[in-house]
Amino acid sequence: MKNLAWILSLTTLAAGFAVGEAAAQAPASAGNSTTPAAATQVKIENFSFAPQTITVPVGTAVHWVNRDDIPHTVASEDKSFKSKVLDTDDGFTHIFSHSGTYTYYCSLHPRMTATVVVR
Ligand SMILES: [Cu+2]
Repeated sequence: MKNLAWILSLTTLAAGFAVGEAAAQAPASAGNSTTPAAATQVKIENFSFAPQTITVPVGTAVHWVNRDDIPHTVASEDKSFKSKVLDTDDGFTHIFSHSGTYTYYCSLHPRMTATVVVR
């Protein structure tokens, strides 16, 4: 019985971490504190992101749109954003609230990579 109690407390601890993590991520994805300075669009076409590198001010909403007949995704290497699977003409928007260099890729075709530089 002592073991069971120990396992239960571990499970509770793990659940606590999961909740804490979700709460910590919420402000970053909401990004409501900053008004977007500009909207910038990136096209997904012929298995590549165009433009390949964009440089935007902090607070920019970057919008991706899939112009291929093949599904793609937009997923950052640091996991700060990830789209669902985008079918043809589907879009995804992420607001960049912090400066940095964000490398991202298509999780279905990981050789498709591109960069957003936020200053
Ligand atoms: Cu893809």
